[in-house]
Amino acid sequence: MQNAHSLEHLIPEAEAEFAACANVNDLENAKARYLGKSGALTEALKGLGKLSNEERPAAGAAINVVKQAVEAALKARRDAILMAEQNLQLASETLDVTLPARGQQAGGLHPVSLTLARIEKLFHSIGFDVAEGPEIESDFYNFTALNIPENHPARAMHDTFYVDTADGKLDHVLRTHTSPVQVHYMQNAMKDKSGPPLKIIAPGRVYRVDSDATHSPMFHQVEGLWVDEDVSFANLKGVVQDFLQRFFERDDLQVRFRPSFFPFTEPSAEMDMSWNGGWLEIGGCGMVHPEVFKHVGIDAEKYRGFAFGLGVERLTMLRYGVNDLRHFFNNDLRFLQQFGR
Ligand code: 2U9
Repeated sequence: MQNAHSLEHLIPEAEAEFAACANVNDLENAKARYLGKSGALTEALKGLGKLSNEERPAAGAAINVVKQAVEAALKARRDAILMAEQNLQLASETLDVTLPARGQQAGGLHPVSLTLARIEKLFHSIGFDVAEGPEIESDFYNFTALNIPENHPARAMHDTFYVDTADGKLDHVLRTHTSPVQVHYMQNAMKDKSGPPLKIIAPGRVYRVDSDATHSPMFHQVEGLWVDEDVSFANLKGVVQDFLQRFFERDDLQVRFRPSFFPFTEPSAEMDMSWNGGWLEIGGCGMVHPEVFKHVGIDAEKYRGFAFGLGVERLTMLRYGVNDLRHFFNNDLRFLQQFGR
């Protein structure tokens, strides 16, 4: 075995090696070379057994002096590394509490909400109540009650969002129009004998499988319904023209009705309004189909009604001069902050 004094050189060696370690992982590896299972000091201690009883105490004491010095150097380096790491972390997590606050931002209504409020105010002023209903509807309320046949393309999966229910039957949908609101309203009016006459608008979100520059899978409609013994297509024309003139604040605004087809109205028409010297399609309308009255228990011989539908995003784009439907759904404050209140 080597002389215990010859181990003293290990102290400056270990100190230098520990100092070169940048992290505790490197330090553990360096420690193993001195104090590990086959480290230099461990081997020296193992060698004590070969010494005579006279030599052993002094040799053991000398090895222990070196061992304690190496252990002290190790602890000092480990503490220094941990301290440096902690300082680094504290510095990176510093909060500058002297920074100015972000300030208060006044909120505002979405332009589509502004339009809905305006629509409701204008229709209310001529006697229409606002009716609302669920956005998930049964197949009956969204299609069947509206005289939309079983094989109609609107029922196809690629046009309508079907909703999974616990029983696995695909008989519920995200409503594709607000017409089911009027179906519920008419049923309830028959049940509690509060009408007809009834006179409502049904504004709200509707859903269709469609997404591009001019179509969003969710959009807003407002539909109107007036049922009484003597309402006519002439009343429909007057109500729609009055509404559009007041909505756009244009007394000279013209409305044009082109014959069309919808399963739930007969006769049916598409509505255009005059705009910048031309015509713009703005919605659809018609006289409520007798089959629809039959589904809600209204006597189609005694009563008639007119109905119409308008796209709320479309009205908003025209009123404010918005050129891309997608602005409404991007949540970009630079766009949204341009609309007051
Ligand atoms: C009942 C009976 C009839 C509502 C109607 C339209 C024609 C129509 C479109 C306008 C733009 C939908 O948002 S849009 O794409 N709507 O063309 N809507 S008649 O008829 C009804 C409603 C309810 C009980």
